[in-house]
Amino acid sequence: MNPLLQTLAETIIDGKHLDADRITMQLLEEGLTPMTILDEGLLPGMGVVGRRFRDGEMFLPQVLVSARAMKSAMKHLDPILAASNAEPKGTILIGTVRGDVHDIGKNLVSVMLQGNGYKVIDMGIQNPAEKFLAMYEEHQPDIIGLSALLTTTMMYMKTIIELFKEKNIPVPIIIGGAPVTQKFADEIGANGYARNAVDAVDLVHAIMKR
Ligand code: B1M
Repeated sequence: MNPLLQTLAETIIDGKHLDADRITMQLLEEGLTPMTILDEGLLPGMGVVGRRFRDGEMFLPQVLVSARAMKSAMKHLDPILAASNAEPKGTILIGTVRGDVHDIGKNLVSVMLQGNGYKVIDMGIQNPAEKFLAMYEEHQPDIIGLSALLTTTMMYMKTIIELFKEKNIPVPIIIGGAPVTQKFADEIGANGYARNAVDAVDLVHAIMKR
């Protein structure tokens, strides 16, 4: 493994956004793929941040600087992951749900979908059910994707799904985010669950083929 990947993970843990930016560019110049940089550098770094935060060894301001470092690195990877010249295979409307500001994972799902030929309309964070409905009516996407990272906000996914059911809109709604499981997806009547961005692409492919 390229030793710089470990250094990159440490820049995320330490929240050194300038170093994260520089090392990511260097690794790309050395010919590493964006997926290798993500899987073997950035995500392990963010995993450590999550564990330390959970265990009270890191606090919110430090997590924020780690998130900023992650974004500095992702800005180099996003355009490569998203590059695709083909006609869109479908349109996906995606957003983080109301009360939740986590967007790093959702952004990753968006760029992976774009890289796999989908048009993605990204609604950003803190989206109420009514906004999903209004955006659905405006853009008529083939699939809607909901993201939530908190055990408190994941419950709101059910509210969104119920609103679409109430209005008899048969658009498939898929969900994801760290606390979400297939069991939860089944319980709230979602049309699919994906554990990570790669699985999200497979899930979208499968739904589009139906
Ligand atoms: Co917060 N946070 N956070 N946080 N944060 C978590 C989620 C937490 C698990 C940390 C912990 O305690 N270990 C914990 C939640 C506990 C719980 O609910 N069980 C937590 C908490 C408690 C909080 C606050 C409440 C803290 C506080 O204020 N006291 C607060 C809440 C704010 C709010 O939302 N209202 C908060 C705030 C923040 C920051 C703002 C500081 C920052 C977010 C910055 C940002 O996103 N712009 C932050 C961060 C960075 C994290 C951790 C450390 C990392 C999240 C991340 O980016 N992971 C996180 C701990 C952890 O998850 N390890 C934590 C990397 C990312 C690539 O993975 O987001 O899981 P992930 O996305 C994956 C999959 O989940 C999946 O694919 C993605 C790519 O593979 N996926 C989908 C995601 N969405 C999908 C949608 C799909 C399909 C797949 O289909 C549509």
